[in-house]
Amino acid sequence: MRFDIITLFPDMFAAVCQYGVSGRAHQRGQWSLHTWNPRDFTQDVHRTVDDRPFGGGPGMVMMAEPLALAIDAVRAARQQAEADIGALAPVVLLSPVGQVHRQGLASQMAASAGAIFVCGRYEGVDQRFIDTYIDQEISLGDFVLSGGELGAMVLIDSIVRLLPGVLHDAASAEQDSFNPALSGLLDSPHYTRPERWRGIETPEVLLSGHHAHIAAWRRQASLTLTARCRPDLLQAAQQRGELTRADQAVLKRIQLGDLDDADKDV
Ligand code: 9D3
Repeated sequence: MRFDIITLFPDMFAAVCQYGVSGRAHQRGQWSLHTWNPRDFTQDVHRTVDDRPFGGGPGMVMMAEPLALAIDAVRAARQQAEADIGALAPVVLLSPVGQVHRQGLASQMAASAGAIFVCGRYEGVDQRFIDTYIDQEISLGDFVLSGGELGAMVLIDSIVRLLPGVLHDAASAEQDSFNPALSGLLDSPHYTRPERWRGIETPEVLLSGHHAHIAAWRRQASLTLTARCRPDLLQAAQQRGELTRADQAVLKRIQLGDLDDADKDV
């Protein structure tokens, strides 16, 4: 998998290339990253990449031409790979007006050959560049960042950890919250040694070695946690018809107040 990043701050990407799960996978060659600085595609002595907005207003706008030349250079560099696959990598702008990123998009992209991410800075990017070059706009959510780099890194992290052989334990990815295999429910709570910490016990069933009981407890804990913290996810799972009769029975007990955090018996 290959990512090309158009960014004024290429050094920021050390965060995903050098640390943790994504860093190890990068080291092993399971994915690669190439950065392209719009400043290197300017023509003037000042290497100008931004200018004042037409019509007035605060801040500066990223100029179209350096971004366009950078994308053209990426296409030339990717040409052989794209000809081999017979598909062009999508050009994605990280932007507060984009579709909000989700697990489903991460898994779709994990099954692809990669993407070209454009990271904006300042107040935004000249709309004519967006209309001409951008296939897709993606946001991290309804809050304001100062640029697209963190967004690109969040996408890369969420995609790379899904690549075959990246996680130590393939079961880890399967257990993730938001994984369709878990009906999009939140993951159950986790415990490790010591069994008793500052007087607080680990739920007994987890120490029992009884795998069926443990699985049932975890499912029930997932349902309880999701009902309390993300009722929207629970409703979506219900609407997709992904809850079993046992799940329905647990939900009924939650509604009746028969089950709460202190009562996680199976
Ligand atoms: C005052 C109008 N602002 C739009 C909400 C202008 C503006 C703010 C922040 C334009 C660009 C930015 C920079 N943000 C990103 O590049 C960005 C972002 C974000 O701000 N929120 C959530 N996801 C993302 S992904 C990229």
